[in-house]
Amino acid sequence: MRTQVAIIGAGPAGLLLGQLLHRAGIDAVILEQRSREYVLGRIRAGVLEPGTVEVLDYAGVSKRLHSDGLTHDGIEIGFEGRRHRIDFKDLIGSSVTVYGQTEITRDLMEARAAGGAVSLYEVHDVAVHDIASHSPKVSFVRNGVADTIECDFIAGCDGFHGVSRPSIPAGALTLHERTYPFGWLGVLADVPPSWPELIYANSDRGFALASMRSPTRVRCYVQCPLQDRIEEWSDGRFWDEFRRRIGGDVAERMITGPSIEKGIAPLRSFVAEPMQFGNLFLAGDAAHIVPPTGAKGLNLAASDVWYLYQGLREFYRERSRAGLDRYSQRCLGRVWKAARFSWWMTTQLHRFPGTDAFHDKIQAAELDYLFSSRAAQCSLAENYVGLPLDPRS
Ligand code: FAS
Ligand code: PHB
Repeated sequence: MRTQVAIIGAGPAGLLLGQLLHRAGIDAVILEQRSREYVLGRIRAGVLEPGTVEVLDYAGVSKRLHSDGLTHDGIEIGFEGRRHRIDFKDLIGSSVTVYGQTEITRDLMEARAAGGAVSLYEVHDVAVHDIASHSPKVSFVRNGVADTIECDFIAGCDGFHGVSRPSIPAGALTLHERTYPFGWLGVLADVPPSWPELIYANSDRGFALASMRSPTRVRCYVQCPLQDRIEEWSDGRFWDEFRRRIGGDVAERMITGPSIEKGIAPLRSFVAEPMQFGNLFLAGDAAHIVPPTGAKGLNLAASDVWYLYQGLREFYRERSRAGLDRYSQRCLGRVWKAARFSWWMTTQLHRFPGTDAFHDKIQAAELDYLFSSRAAQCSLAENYVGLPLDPRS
């Protein structure tokens, strides 16, 4: 089998790259280890930056996003029994869109099927070969039959546990990592949200996040010890704890219901440098992981893919590798700023086990400064809404 670009992974990064390339007339094959249903069953991100929406507009897959997505002009941050609104519209004249990653994946899968592009699901033993050559290959097994794709480029969109990043010679990569001493327990429930915008709460019992997917579906999280198992968290225990952390009028009026999805995710900050080796390019979680507190993971995957698409389009139209050669440097500038912001949101809004009074005083002073400074709120707003994809500077 031969194609121009072999894409490993049918998450948001792989599917979005496939869609952009297809619209540019560049042939790509997507290889995915799981089934379509499994990929769609994963509940993950919920907040889109305007830059990500623009890329989805350009990709021609944003019709449902514009009809069903919710525009949010701000968020609230709870601390010491009070909630403070960060008004993006007033501060920086911008907003974010609440639209689940699952729906983006569905929109992209439908567009790819409608376009007749090749996606191979439930493939196994995927391996990349000759990535430093001009004729890299991807071998795999599907339905018990071994096969190989010859291509010009390989896009490693296979997430943190994929095969792409480990295929780069260890000496060529520098890995940066921070792990956090807690996880997020997330619940999806078909009840109406009792909050108009997202609430990030730093309570004395720990962090909680009140989010949503639609006017009839909530997505809620509580910080939990890493060693907790999902079996220890009944729906009743979750909602009691969530109420105690969110507090105030929301706790009093909120409606709860049975979870339709419940899981615990660890938090980490991770960046692999560079994000390319020869003709293998890493995009999205294959290259970096940010704690979800900043709502950046999915949005970084979109900006990586936008830069890679531009480099590939330039190559096939102008036979220039300029964009491809600076792909990693262009991505990492934005990745590190998002990693910093996600680390800052995580350190300011969570209760860390084993810290001393000084740590707690500094955290309180940081939040007190945020709530009393328009400049500090503008900084949070421009990072949360997302830094420009194509900075003019
Ligand atoms: P993905 O991991 O989504 O997709 C990679 C794909 O590659 C998967 O479908 C996988 O099956 C496939 N794959 C892996 N190895 C393969 C192989 N060897 N061969 C073929 N296919 C292979 N981000 C937020 O912004 N907000 C959140 O609340 C949030 N919550 C999250 C919760 C969890 C549990 C996780 C894991 C992540 C969360 N994220 C969140 C981050 C998440 O949204 C990612 O940023 C986003 O999925 C990145 O997309 P991809 O890079 O496409 O990676
Ligand atoms: C979500 O809705 O899943 C969500 C929203 C914002 C975050 C993290 C998760 O920061």
